[in-house]
Amino acid sequence: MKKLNFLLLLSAILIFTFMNSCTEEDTPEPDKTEQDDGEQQDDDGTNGDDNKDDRTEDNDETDDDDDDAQEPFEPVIITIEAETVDLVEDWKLRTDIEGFTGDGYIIWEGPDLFWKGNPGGVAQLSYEIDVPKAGTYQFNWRSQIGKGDKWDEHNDTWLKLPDADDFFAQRDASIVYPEGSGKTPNPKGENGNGFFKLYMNKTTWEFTAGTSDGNFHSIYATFDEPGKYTIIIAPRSSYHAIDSFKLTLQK
Ligand SMILES: [Ca+2]
Ligand SMILES: [Ca+2]
Repeated sequence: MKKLNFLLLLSAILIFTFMNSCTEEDTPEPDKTEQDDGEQQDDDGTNGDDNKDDRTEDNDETDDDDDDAQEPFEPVIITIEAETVDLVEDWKLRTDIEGFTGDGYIIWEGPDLFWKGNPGGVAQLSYEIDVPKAGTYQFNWRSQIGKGDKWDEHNDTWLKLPDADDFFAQRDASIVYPEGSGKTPNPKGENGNGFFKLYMNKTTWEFTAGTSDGNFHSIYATFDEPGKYTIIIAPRSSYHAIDSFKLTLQK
C-alpha cells in the first residue's frame, strides 16, 4: 500500500514537471493606435523563436506507448546579419548603438523616402539566403528606432521577397499582400511594387516587424522547395537601424 502511494506521488510529480516543461504560447500583441503616418504599436507578439516542445518520456512504466509517432517538428531558423551586403548610396554601417550582433548594423542616412511613389525603388540592398527546408517562415528583423524616441518615426523600411512562392502578412484570419504582387487584399498604408513597409516601434533592439498601418500583421514567406532565395530591402524612413534578419519555420 505504501508502495502504491509512493508510485502515485511519483507519477503526480512527473506529470507536474512535464506540464511545466511545456513552453508558453506567444502572447498576441495588444493594440495601440496613433497619429502621424498611421502605424501602430506592435509590442512584438512576433518573437519568432520557436518554442521547442521537448517532450520527455516519463519513466513510469505503467502504460501507454507514445501517442502515435508523428514526425517531430524540427525548428529551422535562418539568420542573416544586415551588414553582410555591399551598401549603396546613403546606407551606412554603424556601431554607435550598442548591443548589435556581427560587425554592426545598417542605417539609411539619406532623406526620408515615404509617399514619393515608387515604393522600394531606391537604394535596394539584395541578400541571397539559403533555405534548407521548404515551408512557411515568419520574417522578423532585429531593429530599432535609430534617432530620437518618437515611436512612429525612423521606424520603417521596405521589404520584398521576390522569388518566394508566397509573400504575405497575417494577423489572425486576415491575410494581406503587397500591391504589385497581383494579389489582394493589400495592407493599409503605403505599399507597392511588391514591397511591404515593415515597421516596429521600439527604441531598443527587438526582433519584430509588421505591416498594415494601425493593424499589425506579421510577415511570412513560403518556399515550396529548399534552395537559394532573395531578400530585398530598401530605405523608406531615415535612421531606422537594422541589425539582422531572422526567418523562422512555422509548424
Ligand atoms: Ca513611420
Ligand atoms: Ca548586425
